[in-house]
Amino acid sequence: MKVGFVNIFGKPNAGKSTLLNALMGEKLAIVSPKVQTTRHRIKAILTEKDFQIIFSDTPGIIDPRYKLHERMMQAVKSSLEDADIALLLTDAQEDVNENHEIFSQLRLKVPAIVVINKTDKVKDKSVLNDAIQFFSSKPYCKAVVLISALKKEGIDALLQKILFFLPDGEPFYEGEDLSDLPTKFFVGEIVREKIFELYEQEIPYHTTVLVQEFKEKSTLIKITAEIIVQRETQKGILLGQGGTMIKKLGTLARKDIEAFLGNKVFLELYVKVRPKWRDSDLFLKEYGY
Ligand SMILES: Nc1nc2c(ncn2[C@@H]2O[C@H](COP(=O)(O)OP(=O)(O)OP(=O)(O)O)[C@@H](O)[C@H]2O)c(=O)[nH]1
Ligand SMILES: [Mg+2]
Repeated sequence: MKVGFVNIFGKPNAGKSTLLNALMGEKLAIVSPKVQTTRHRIKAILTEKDFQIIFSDTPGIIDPRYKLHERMMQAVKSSLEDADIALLLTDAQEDVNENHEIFSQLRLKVPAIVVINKTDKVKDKSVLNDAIQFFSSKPYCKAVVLISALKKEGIDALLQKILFFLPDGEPFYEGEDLSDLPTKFFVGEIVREKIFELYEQEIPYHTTVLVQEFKEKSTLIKITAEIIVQRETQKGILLGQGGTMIKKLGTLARKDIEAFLGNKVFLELYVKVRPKWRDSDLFLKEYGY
């Protein structure tokens, strides 16, 4: 059997989470048009008859500006340490040199596949050929694959390339679990995704979500979640005039959580102010970072 860890790295917004979902054929990681959406390492287990791949989605690579950022980059570091294969993801519309800089700084010790994403957005195909040429000659690069994670194009070809480089071994995980993370985590992530969708500017970046209660009742699942912000003014924005915004958030999140769990859900959201939580070791720990 072919078995191993295949970890995805790249700049914020390159499409890492979209790619993880496309590889899994299931939406596990949240996605948004804004940068720095993913904050954790998200492992996803793909088991077939003759292989088991443990994929990891990671936060986009950035220079840390506060402790939450540092935690995010620790998640990248831990993923570098146990990777069998690295997928280095680039946005086809972006400068190849900048991506190359970042990939070189990773000092990879394992084979890497450079994956050029968002090919659906590129009109001039010579851009893609140039990128293939550029990355093929780099020391860390064992192969280059073109994909559109959004349109699910090139995913099978990528999977074949991964299997080619994957070592033989025994499966790490038994059973049907798709991830090692608890359901509560994914529920919190869905609420966070809706915050990225509904609120502008700095709000999503000052916010985190903590699922407090997850109770399976006879006909539905009762979920209580806290939305943590840094300032009173942000709490006001989250709630909106007469609570209209948080109501909208609750409805959007509940629908996705119901689809994810395959069950009816009663969702209660509270907003709490925790000044400077992004720079507090204590709060970061409490919120799962
Ligand atoms: N057109 C197009 N858009 C894509 C493609 N893949 C991802 N996107 C979009 O790019 C944006 C970012 O996608 P994500 O998957 O959240 O990117 P990420 O690399 O996980 O971002 P961070 O978690 O912030 O590091 C979203 O709006 C996606 O819909 C693609 O193949 N084509
Ligand atoms: Mg992401």
